[in-house]
Amino acid sequence: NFSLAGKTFVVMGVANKRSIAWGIARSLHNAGARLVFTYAGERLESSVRELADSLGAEGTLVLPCDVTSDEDITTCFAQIKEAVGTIHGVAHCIAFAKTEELKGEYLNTTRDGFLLAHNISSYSLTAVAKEARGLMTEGGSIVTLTYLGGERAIKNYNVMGVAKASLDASVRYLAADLGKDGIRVNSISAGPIRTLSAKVIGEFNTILKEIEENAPLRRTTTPEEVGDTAVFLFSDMSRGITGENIHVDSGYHIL
Ligand code: 0WD
Repeated sequence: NFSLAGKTFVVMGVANKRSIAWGIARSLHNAGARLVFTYAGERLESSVRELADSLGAEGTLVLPCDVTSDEDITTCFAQIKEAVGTIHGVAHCIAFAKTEELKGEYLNTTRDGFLLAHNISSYSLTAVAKEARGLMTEGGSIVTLTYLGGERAIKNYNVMGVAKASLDASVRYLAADLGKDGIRVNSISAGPIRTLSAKVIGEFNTILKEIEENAPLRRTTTPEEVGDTAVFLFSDMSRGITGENIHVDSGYHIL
C-alpha cells in the first residue's frame, strides 16, 4: 500500500518552502515516512532546519551535502548510516546552471557552464546513488526530477535541457546496475513550477501561461502533485517500475 511507516527517505534539495523537494517531503511525511534532509550550503541550513522542524517529527536529521564534493557526499551518507542505519530511498531534487546561460541561444553555452550544469544537475545523481546503495539493504527507490526540456528543445532551457537528457540516461543506466540489489531508479518530469531555480529561466511566466491555456488539464503543476507521485514511486505499489520517467505536467508533454 501507500503507507511508508517505518521507512526512511533522504530528501536532497530543499532550498525553501516553494522547493519541489519540500512538496515531496510533505507527501512522504503524510505517508508516515521518516525523513532525513540534506542542503547545499551553510546559507540554507537554518531555513531547511526550520522547515524540517515544522513537520513536528522530533530529531529530524538535517545535514550539509554539496553534491559537487565527493567528500561531502561520502561524509553525509556515513553520518546517515550511523544515525539511522538502513534507508529506503532518496529524492534527488538538485539542479544548477548559470543564469546567463538560461536565455538566448544554446549555442553560446561556455565549456565551464556546460560542465557546471552537468556536474550538479546530472553527475550528482550517480555520485549519490553510489553512496546510497550501501544503505538500502532492504531494497530501495531513487527518484530524481527532470523536465521536458531534456526531450525537446525548449526555448531558454538550453544547457539545462542537455543536462536533463544526461540525467534521464543516467536513470536508465543506474536502474540497470541497481536492479539486482532490489533498488529502483525513476524520474518525474514535472511541469513548470514557480521556484527559486525556475525564476532564473528566461520568460518563465510565458511558459506557465502556455500550460494553463493548453495543457490537457488546463492548470499548472503543483509541488503536491509531484510529491504524491514520488510517494507512489517510493512505495511498493510501483514495485514493477524502474528506469522509467513519469510526466506530472497536466499532460502537456502529449501535445
Ligand atoms: O519548474 C520547475 N521548477 C521544475 C523543476 C520543472 C521540472 C524539474 N525541476 C527540477 C529542477 O531542475 C531540479 O532538479 O526539480 C528540481 C528541484 O528544483 P526546484 O524545486 O525547482 O528549485 P529549488 O527550490 O531552487 O531547488 C533546487 C536546489 C537548490 O536550490 P538553490 O536555489 O539554492 O540553487 O538544488 C540544490 C539547492 O538546494 N542545489 C544543490 N544541492 C547540493 N549541492 C547544489 C549543490 N552543489 N546546487 C544546487
